[in-house]
Formats: sequence, structure tokens, C-alpha cells
Amino acid sequence: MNASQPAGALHPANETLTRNERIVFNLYTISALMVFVLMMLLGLTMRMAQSTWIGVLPNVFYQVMTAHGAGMVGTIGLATSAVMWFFLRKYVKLSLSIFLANYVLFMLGAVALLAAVFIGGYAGAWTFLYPLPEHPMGLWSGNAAALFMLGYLLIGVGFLLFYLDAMRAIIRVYSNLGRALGLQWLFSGDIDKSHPKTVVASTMVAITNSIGILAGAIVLVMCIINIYFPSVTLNALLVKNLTYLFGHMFINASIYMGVIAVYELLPRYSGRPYPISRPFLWSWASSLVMVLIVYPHHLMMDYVMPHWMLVMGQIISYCAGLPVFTVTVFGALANIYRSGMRWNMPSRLLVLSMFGWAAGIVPAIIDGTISVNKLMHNTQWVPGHFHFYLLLGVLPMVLALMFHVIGQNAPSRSSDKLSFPLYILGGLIFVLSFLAAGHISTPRRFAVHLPEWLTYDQSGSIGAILLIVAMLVFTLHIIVGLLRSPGHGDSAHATG
Ligand code: HEM
Ligand SMILES: [Cu+2]
Repeated sequence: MNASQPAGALHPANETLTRNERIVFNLYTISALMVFVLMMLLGLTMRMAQSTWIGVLPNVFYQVMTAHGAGMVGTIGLATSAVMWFFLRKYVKLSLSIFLANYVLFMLGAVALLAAVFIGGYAGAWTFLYPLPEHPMGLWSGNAAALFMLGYLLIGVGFLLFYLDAMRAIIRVYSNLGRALGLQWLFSGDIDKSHPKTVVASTMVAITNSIGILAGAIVLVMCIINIYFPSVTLNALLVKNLTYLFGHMFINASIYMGVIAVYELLPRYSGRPYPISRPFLWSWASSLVMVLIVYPHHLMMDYVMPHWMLVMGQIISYCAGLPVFTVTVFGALANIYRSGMRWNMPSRLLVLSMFGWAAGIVPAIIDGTISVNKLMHNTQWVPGHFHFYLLLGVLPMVLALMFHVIGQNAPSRSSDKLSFPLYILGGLIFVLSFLAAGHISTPRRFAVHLPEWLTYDQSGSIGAILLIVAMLVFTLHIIVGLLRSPGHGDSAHATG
């Protein structure tokens, strides 16, 4: 970094965690890893139940499905917010108390969700789509549904605090959010090459995910009111629109926060600069708008939707992810090409994440086409695509940061040489089984499967077992490494 850094920016090359920062970072990391493993075991339970290898009562299957969906989506959000925090704090002054408050609210929310599901019997899926949670035909109580929604509200408040703090801190250094996004350089002018990509990405996420979470909070409050005052009826279509604006936004925000690890770490392992450019700024600015208006691709079978919104959903689906994705993957490949890359766990995971994101997007775009969606809607094609980019794209970004932070303190480098390919192999078998099952029209969210579908269920279970073994090894190494670690990460090759 050089003198053109804006006044007030903090020690950009220095990633040392203070004692308190390290405690909070470890809380995030270790909790996230443990929840991931636990939720993966719940996922395996579902897949093995579909395989008829274990017996799970259907009502329990839907409880497990609800806990797995909500738990995974929340935890990937929590883990990627730690990625954003870790790097953004180098450029702007974030409040550690607020970062901690986000963690505490998340944990309180998680307890509420788990109690609602496993004590209250709530099984209306993480998408809490009206009117199922409110009218469960006696399977669970209104209180259980309300407790689940309260859990979401707690988690949402935590994230909102984190993003508001990030925006406050960004504005203090860059004077406004537009300048932080680099909008002043969209059409002309010399781009300040030292402007951090992390600041651009964080600003985009803070704006868009705050809007998404507000939409979620509004719809959750509407639903809670409806539970206790059923005479206040809701417009189901409006509720679905708000719900998917929130759901689509929240899960996409995890990619946009996770990718910061690629921008920050890749150049250090390749030893090459990874400079900011006009296409980069354009793609983040345009994705800021598109990610918010693309959600109607979840409502293509809702024929009462205004036709133009569905057409928009299809067209924007082709465009929304593409700019950020293209500049990132192209930039990453150009960065790696003939660079004499230092191959270790963080750099391997970063390259894997580029592959997983790229390959996971393809089935999503296919399904974002109205004529295809008529066939593939609510088949296992859908969990096929999102497990692809989450397991092989976003989770590796998170793991890359964790391995980077433990640096030389990793307990055993040789066993990771085995666990890394095992993770990829298991992951591919697992996600391709979903996609293949979707291809023959296996419905998603079915507790009980027809005999024709069992082969896919069983190969999926085997893939999941391999992946979970690898994940257990990663988890153990990272936790041991974190507890040994001085906390400033592997600073060798740091090019700022
Ligand atoms: C070993 C790893 C995993 C296994 C075995 C697994 C398994 C499953 C299964 C069997 C389903 C239900 C599929 C169906 O509809 O028939 C499911 C749904 C889901 N999974 Fe996973 N999963 C894993 C990892 C993840 C991860 C890492 C995430 C996110 C970060 C995730 C998020 C979800 C979501 C959001 C759903 C949708 C739930 C719903 O339909 O309401 N999963 N998973
Ligand atoms: Cu979406």
C-alpha cells in the first residue's frame, strides 16, 4: 500500500489480531465449524432416510430439514461476515462490541430456532412460506412458529447492527458510500489503484443485505401478527415476494462476503498484484442493483405474478451474478497464470472456490429460464445447484481464511493432502447425485422416495460421508491451529 491511501485508513498490511479481537474471531470460527459439522450430519440423516438406509419418521424428516436449512444458511452468513470483518477492519475502524453483539444475537436466535423445531415441532422449512407456518393443521403450535420467527428476528437484528456499523465506519473514511463503491471512477478519471476491493464488496453487501433483512423483518412481523390475530389476513403473494427478496439476498450475500477472501489472499499466494479496475467497479455497482431485483426467479410458477416481473427475473438471472463472477474468476485466473503460485491449503481452497462458484452457477442459470423452470421447479436440481456453490464455492472461501489465519500452526500438513481431495471427491459425488436426481424429476423436500430414485439417494449419501470425514479433519486442524495461533495469520508473501 502507498501514500495514496485515504487519510484515516488503518495499517492495511497489518492483520494482527489484538487479544480481544482474537477471542471474538475464535468464537465465530469455532462455533461456525462445529455448527457446520452438526448440520452436515443432519443433512446426511435426511439423505440416508431418503435412501431407506435408516428409518426417520416423516414429521421428524421435515424438522431436520428445517433445522438444516435455517442452520446452514445462518451459519454460512455468520462465517462469511467474519471474513468481511477480518479484512474490512484493516481499512476502516469497526466496533468490536458490535461484532460481538452480532455473535451473541446469532446464538440466541439459534437457540430459539432449535427449540422451535426440536421442542415445538416446527417443520415449515427455513423459507417459512405463508401460510404453512401459520396453519400447520395441528402439527405444531402457533407459539412454535412464532418462536422460530423470533429466532430469525434476533439473527436479523445482529446482522443489521453489523452492517450499520460497517457503513458508518466506511463513510467516516470514504465520506460516502458511493465513493466507497468507486462510482466516481465509473466513466472517467484515474482509478486510485490502492482503493481496496474489500471496501467495494463490503459496501455493496452492507447496502443490499440490509435492505434484504429489512424486507425479512417486515414479513416476519406480519406473519407473527397473523399467528396471534388471524383476522388480520395477509396477501400471500406480497408475503412470498418479501420472503424471497430476503432469502435470495441473504444467501447471495454470503458469496459476496466470502469472495473478499479471494481478493485479499490470492495475490499473496501468487505473489502478483491483483489490481482494481473499471470493469471491477462496474460489475459490483451493477450487481448491487441486480441482486435485489432478480428474486422473482423463485416465483416463476406463481402465475398471478405480474408477467413483466417474471420476465425480468429470467433476464436478470442471466445477468445478475455474471459481472462480479466474471471479473473475479477472470481476474483470479489471470492472477494465478504462470505466477509460481505457492500451493498450500489456503491457496488450494481459493482455487477450488472459483471452480465451485463457476460450476454451481451454471445449473442455477439453466433453472432461471422460465421454460426449464416449468420442468425443474422444486426438483432436486435446485438443492443440486445450491449445494454446489455453497459446499464447493463459499465454504472453501471461509475455510481458506481459517487456514490462512492458523498459518504455520496447522497441526499436520500431510493429512490435509488427503483430506482436501477427499472433500472435493465427496462433494462432487454428493452434488452430482442431486443434479442427476433432479434431471429425472425427483422432487425436492420429499421425506419418502420412490424405488426409482434410490440409487441417486444412496450415491449422494456416500458422497456426503466422504465429505464429512474430510470436513472433520479440517475442523480439528483449524481448531487446534487457532488455539495455538498468535492470530496474525501467515504474513509471509503479504503484498498488502
Ligand atoms: C455434507 C453436507 C450436506 C448434506 C449431506 C446435505 C444434505 C441435504 C439434504 C438431503 C437436503 C434435502 C434435499 C431435498 O429437498 O430432498 C438439504 C437441503 C438443504 N441444504 Fe444441505 N446438505 C449439506 C450441506 C449444506 C450446506 C453446506 C448448506 C449451506 C451452507 C446447506 C443448505 C441447505 C439448504 C438451504 C437446504 C434446503 C432446505 C429446504 O428445502 O427447506 N446444506 N441438504
Ligand atoms: Cu434466487
